[in-house]
Amino acid sequence: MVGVNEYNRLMFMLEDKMWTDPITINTELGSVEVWNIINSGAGTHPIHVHLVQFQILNRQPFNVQEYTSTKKLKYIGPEVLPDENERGWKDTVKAIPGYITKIIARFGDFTGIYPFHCHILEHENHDMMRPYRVYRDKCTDEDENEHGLYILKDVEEDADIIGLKAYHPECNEVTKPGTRNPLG
Ligand SMILES: [Cu+2]
Repeated sequence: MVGVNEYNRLMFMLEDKMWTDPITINTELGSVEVWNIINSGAGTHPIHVHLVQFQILNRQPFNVQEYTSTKKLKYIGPEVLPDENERGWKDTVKAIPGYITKIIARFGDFTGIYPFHCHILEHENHDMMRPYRVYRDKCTDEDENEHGLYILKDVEEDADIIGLKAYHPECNEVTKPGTRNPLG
């Protein structure tokens, strides 16, 4: 998604959100998910997902103008299989403009919070990077074995413990998961 910042400069985003916005992608440990990367912009972005290796299912072109104005997806061509040199396990995928790039991954082996981002430095820093969360159980705080990156939002000033708040859509509440010193 292409947005603008407070100086009216172009800014590339994921999920239409800033890095520090609440987490909206929650997945359960061990689950298999297909992520649809919808590129409605004009350039290719190499999207890197931390924690997992994934495979590319396919890419399919869609009507960008209609999607941009109505958020409705209308495919305008058949699914295209990935090139032969990108059919192995990947940690980064080219999201081609005008295409939905579908990737599939099994989310493990750790719970925690991990980033996914464009790997172009100028994009990932402003602000094409988002956190996602892997839960042991989405609606409990049983995450004492987390190895994830911690988001420095809502930081508690409490000794060397850094906590964070995550939004659980399924539980319809904001909870504070287990805390752990990410530097310790
Ligand atoms: Cu990019």
